Amino acid sequence: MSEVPIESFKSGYVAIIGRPNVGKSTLINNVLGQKLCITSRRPQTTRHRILGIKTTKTSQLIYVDTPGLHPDNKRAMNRYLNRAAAGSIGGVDVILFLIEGLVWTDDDALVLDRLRSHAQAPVILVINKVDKLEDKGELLPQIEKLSVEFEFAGIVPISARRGQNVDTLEKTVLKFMPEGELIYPEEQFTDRSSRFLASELVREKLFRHLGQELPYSLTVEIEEFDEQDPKMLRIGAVIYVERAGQKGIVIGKGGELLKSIGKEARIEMQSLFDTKVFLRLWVKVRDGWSDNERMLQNLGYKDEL
Ligand SMILES: Nc1nc2c(ncn2[C@@H]2O[C@H](COP(=O)(O)OP(=O)(O)OP(=O)(O)O)[C@@H](O)[C@H]2O)c(=O)[nH]1
Ligand SMILES: [Mg+2]
Repeated sequence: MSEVPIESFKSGYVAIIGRPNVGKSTLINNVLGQKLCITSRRPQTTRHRILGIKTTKTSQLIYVDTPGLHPDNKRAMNRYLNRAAAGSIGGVDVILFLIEGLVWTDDDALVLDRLRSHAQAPVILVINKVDKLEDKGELLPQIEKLSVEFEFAGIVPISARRGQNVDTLEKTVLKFMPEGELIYPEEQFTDRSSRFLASELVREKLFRHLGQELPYSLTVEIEEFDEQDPKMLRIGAVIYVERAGQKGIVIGKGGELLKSIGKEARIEMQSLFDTKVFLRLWVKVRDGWSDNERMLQNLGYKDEL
C-alpha cells in the first residue's frame, strides 16, 4: 500500500519592502485578487502598515504592505513613514524586496542597506514592472549585479499590474513558510477596519486628482460611519488640508472636483462593502498637521509596532 502524503498547513508573514512607487501595494492587491491597498503614480501613497491576508486550503499568508522607505527624515510625516516601513522588516517569515525593472536608485540602495543590517528572514528580490521592458533578457546584468550585493533567497521578475509571474512568486514564498495554524479567521482579508478602508479610498482619489505637492498636505478622517440602515451605509469624511488656500483647490470650481472625488470613492466603497453608500465630504484646515508629531497622532498616524 502506498502512503498518501498529507500536505501540512503553512502560515506566516511576508513583508513587502521597497522605495516609494515600486508597486508594493499593487502587488498585494494582485495577490489578494481584490483591491485592498490604495495605489497611485505618486511616491509615498501608502502611509500605514496594512495586512493583506490570503487563505487557501493549504496556507495562510499574511502580506504586510508598507510605506516606501525614503531617506528624507526632515518632516514628522516622513519620519513616521520610515518607522512604519523599517519596523516591518522584523518579525516576519519572508521579505520581498521590490525594485523596478532596470532602475536602481539611491533609495533602492538605502533599502538594501536596511535589509543588510536588519533582515532576519530570507529576502526574495522581486523585480517589478517587467511589462515595461521589451526584452526580458535585459534583466540579466541587473540580476547578476544584485546577486553579488546580497544573498537573495530567490529572484523573481514580475508585473504586479498585469499579474505576470505573480503565481511563481507566491510559490517561491510558500517554500520558505513555516508550518503553522490559521493566524486569522479564514474569511478575514485584512486587519484594518471598514472605516480605515473608507478613508483610504477617499485619499486615493485625492492623490489621483490633485497635482504636485497637494496630496502630501492632505489627510482624511472618517467622522461618521453609520450602519444602522441595512440598505444604505452613511459615511461622512473630513479632508484636512494644511493651509486655507488649499481648501479651494480641493473643492474645485463650483465644487466640481470634490464632487468627482466623492463619486469615485463612493463607487469603490459600494463594491468593497457590498451595499449602497451615501458619502458626504468636507474640507477643513488644520495648520501644519503633517509636521507636528502630536497632530499626526491625533489624526491616526500612530506607531503600530
Ligand atoms: N507598468 C507597470 N506599472 C506598475 C506595475 N506595478 C505598479 N505599477 C504602477 O506604479 C505606480 C506605483 O504603484 P504603487 O503600488 O502605488 O507603488 P508603492 O510601492 O505601493 O508606492 P508607495 O505606497 O508610494 O510606496 C502605480 O501607478 C502603479 O500602477 C507594473 O507591474 N507595471
Ligand atoms: Mg503603496
